[in-house]
Amino acid sequence: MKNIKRKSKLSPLVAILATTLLLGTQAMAQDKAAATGHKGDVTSAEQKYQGAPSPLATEPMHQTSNPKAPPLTQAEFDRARQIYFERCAGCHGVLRKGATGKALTPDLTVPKGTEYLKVFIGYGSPAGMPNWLTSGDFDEKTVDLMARYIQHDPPTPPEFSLEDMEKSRKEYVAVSKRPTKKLNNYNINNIFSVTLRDAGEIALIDGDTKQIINIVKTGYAVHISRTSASGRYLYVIGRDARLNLIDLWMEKPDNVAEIKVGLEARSVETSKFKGWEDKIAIAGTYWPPQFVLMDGDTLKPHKVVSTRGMSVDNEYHPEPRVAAIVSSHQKPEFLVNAKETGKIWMVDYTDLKNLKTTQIDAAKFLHDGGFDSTRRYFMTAANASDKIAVVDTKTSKLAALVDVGKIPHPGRGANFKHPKFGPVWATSGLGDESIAIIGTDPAGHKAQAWKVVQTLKGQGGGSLFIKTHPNSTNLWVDTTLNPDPKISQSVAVYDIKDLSKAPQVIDIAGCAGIKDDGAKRVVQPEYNRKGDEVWFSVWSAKDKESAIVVVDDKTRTCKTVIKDAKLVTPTGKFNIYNTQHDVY
Ligand code: DHE
Repeated sequence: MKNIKRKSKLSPLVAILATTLLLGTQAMAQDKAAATGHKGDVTSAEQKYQGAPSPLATEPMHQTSNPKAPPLTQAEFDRARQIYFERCAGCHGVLRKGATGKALTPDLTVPKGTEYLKVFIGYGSPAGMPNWLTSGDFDEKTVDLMARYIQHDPPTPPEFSLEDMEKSRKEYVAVSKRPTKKLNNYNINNIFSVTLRDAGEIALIDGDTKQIINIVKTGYAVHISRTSASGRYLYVIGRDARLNLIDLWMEKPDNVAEIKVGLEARSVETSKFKGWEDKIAIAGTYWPPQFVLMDGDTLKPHKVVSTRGMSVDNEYHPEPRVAAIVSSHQKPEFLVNAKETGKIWMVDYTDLKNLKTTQIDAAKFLHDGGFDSTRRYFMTAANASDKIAVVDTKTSKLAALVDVGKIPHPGRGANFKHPKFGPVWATSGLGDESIAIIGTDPAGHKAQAWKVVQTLKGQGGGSLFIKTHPNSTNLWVDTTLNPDPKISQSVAVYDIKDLSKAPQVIDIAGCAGIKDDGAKRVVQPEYNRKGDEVWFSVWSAKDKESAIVVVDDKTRTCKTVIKDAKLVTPTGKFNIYNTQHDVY
């Protein structure tokens, strides 16, 4: 309320609306706190998560202005467009058709008018829109600029064709010049590929000695690593859609090929079905909304498939972003999540000229996921629907949609044997503290299959990843985006043998002994090959010290802290063997 009085130069009517919105936002936060039993604005966690700058900010775009919208100069348009892609596109979509945030197309924004839109932008809304003015992120001029900008037609970023991809492709080491056997003494199974998010690099770390093997240049704001079926090749994708292929057989593992598959991306995977090991790679893009199938060893692109089309609600969506992709162990197929349409594509890669795809109606908006322990069922988060979709990769059918807590976010999830209910898979989430444990054994535990058999109480919302290992009886849950630093810097660990026991909370950032102030968010548990160590990233700002903390799984004590000036913003970690075999 104070902020409104101090900062607002709005008309009385608009000020009333702003006050109503602000009170609504506060009420919602209180509702959430009451519902979840903790004080915390988890919506802001999700906003922080979704709102990473898009690489599209610097792309040239086709612009048409809307005569019904208030005027914008070219300079204003350019500035607003950059702000939009840095701050807004993650939630509202590239074409402003809406995703986590509302649709902002001119048919909706022009009738509302500039003053009304300024209030929403400035003060936020109970539905989760950030308060850009009162938070101090935008000044009044920027709020006015953005209110006018969103009344114009959304500019369209360029398409990216197979030819564009092929032009960008580099083979640093031709297949004929690559090693014919492993030329190093590393235990490849226990190498970790560590995302150095803001450096545009990955660190290859020897899991046995904890030494850095190599720092490899990759794409901008690099996102995930995936391993080929043989374990030899590592695929790394950046948000700028640059895909790097690293050969782990080289004396010093390094890039052997590279391609740009679009303008913005998050996912990559490789063929794992028997007889197809290492043969085909697939990468999905946020923009353009499509996926591409390539040769696994050269990255030569062969087939681009658009995901534009009808949603599960039978509405056309022009930009269904490609989220998680997994590789079926049952058939020569990839499973591709089309986020905004809520459809899971099964893509048969045996005949790229006569491509066969099956689209499974799941729910909106599909994000991340992994297999159950038998690797038959794909369990994936439809995070805006608060559901886990289960696909039977053997019958190519939806097995279930399971209601879970708010905004599930499993990473690849965690598989273990529940003392009472047998094989289960678990997810934590961004929106509340619940950890849902879902039965995954329709043959042995039919009554529990695809049902939440138990809900654990976590430290709070803002959780991104959960993990266990077949050789462990611990279940680790991070709370990276929780607004309380004590919670975001620690992890909860549950005893799978007795899930009625409260979890032990371990101060991972404390173990890292980082003197710098700042966020020090603890993110993504990842096991080593043997399953007796869990690795956590302590993720600080780019100019601050970060670390990787290795915890002894049995004693739950910090064992080793890996620090190096080169470990800039470590986030995801991918153990080669566990990633190769979908062990999680
Ligand atoms: Fe991720 C996986 C998208 C922000 C770390 N992230 C994924 C996947 C998708 C995705 C679609 C699944 C890929 C797959 O399995 O094929 N991530 C997005 C976003 O759209 C989002 C919300 C915002 C953005 O602009 O990128 C986003 N992600 C983040 C982060 O801020 C994180 C925490 C830090 C970082 O490195 O950027 C982050 N995402 C990760 C990690 C995985 C991931 C570590 C893989 C987890 C695994 O165990 O497989």
